[in-house]
Amino acid sequence: GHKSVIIWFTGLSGSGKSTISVALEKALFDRNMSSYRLDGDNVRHGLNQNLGFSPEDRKENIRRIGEVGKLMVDAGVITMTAFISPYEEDRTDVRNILDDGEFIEVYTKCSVDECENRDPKGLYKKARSGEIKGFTGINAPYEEPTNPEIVLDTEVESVESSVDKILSYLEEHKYL
Ligand code: GGZ
Repeated sequence: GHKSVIIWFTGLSGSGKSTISVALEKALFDRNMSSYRLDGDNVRHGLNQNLGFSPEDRKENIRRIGEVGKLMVDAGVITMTAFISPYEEDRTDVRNILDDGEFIEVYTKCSVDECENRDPKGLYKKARSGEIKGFTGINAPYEEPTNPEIVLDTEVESVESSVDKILSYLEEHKYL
């Protein structure tokens, strides 16, 4: 058995949230754990399709994801979320609607420079040229987590080692 929990990834666009959460999902699946991943593809295109990237909309985006995540935890699922979630207050609000130990904040730490070098979708380029306004890290803020359970230095750490780090945390704290 396992304790259900939200593993909440936060970090810049291109910092590795999706990549690492996909790899973690596979590792949990291989251990026969019931897990699910919430990301832009299945949330922003559906439930949150009326929301954009203003501070207010980001706040509401994160609030709804937190509420959905809470339902999933109640249903016994290990839930991973991969959203920038740039505001400390919004992440704290999610933490506070969950019981103690049900929220694990994972910061995919990566400099803007490195994310911009990676630029897998060409969005930083568009932000620099002014085609995208209010892009996180360029002309919209990202507030670093002050007390995350896990920090992954994705400029240095491989995806495999990041996944191992999370799995070790989960084992040490008796989630798995
Ligand atoms: C940041 C944006 C923006 C702006 C579109 N700022 O690399 P991606 O493409 O796949 O990840 C980014 C994603 C961010 O959505 P989130 O729901 O995670 O954001 S938040 O938690 O702040 O609500 C990026 C794309 O959407 N994108 N415009 N202006 N990222």
